[in-house]
Amino acid sequence: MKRVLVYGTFDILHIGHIYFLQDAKKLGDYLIVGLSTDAFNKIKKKEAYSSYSTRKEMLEALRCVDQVIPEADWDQKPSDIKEYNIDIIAMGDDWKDSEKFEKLRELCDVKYIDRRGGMSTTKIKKDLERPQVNPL
Ligand code: C2G
Repeated sequence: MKRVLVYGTFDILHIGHIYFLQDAKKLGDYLIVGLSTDAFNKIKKKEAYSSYSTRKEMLEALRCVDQVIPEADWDQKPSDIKEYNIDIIAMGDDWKDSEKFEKLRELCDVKYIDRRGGMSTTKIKKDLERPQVNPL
């Protein structure tokens, strides 16, 4: 049983997140999401629209997600890999070659997934701020 771990805020869940999570699940058999807590989002300088508990509930409703754990700081990844017996960490390719993930290669495989769908939470927020935008 190959176990995959991903990390993120997953705020205002959209098709880009869904494609990413589906592609991450295809890398193995069991997908764990390390979901950024509200406090960690402050450290990441991200203001999530939805609370941790709401974002967790939405992810847990997805067929491709098997488990959600809290991501409370940048440095918990090595212990997560050991505690959850992780084979692969996967991130979107906006993180490609990031030292935050490349340094984990001694503990597990690290894969970067092409971002698909051209969607982002930032884009959604910007589009909603502009008047008379017809959502696609
Ligand atoms: N993602 C994607 N395609 C999108 C949007 C996001 O593939 N259209 C991926 C990102 O690359 C990331 C994951 O989905 O791997 C979650 O994205 P964010 O919620 O933006 O997470 P981020 O702020 O990058 O936090 O320790 C790692 C951090 O917690 C990652």
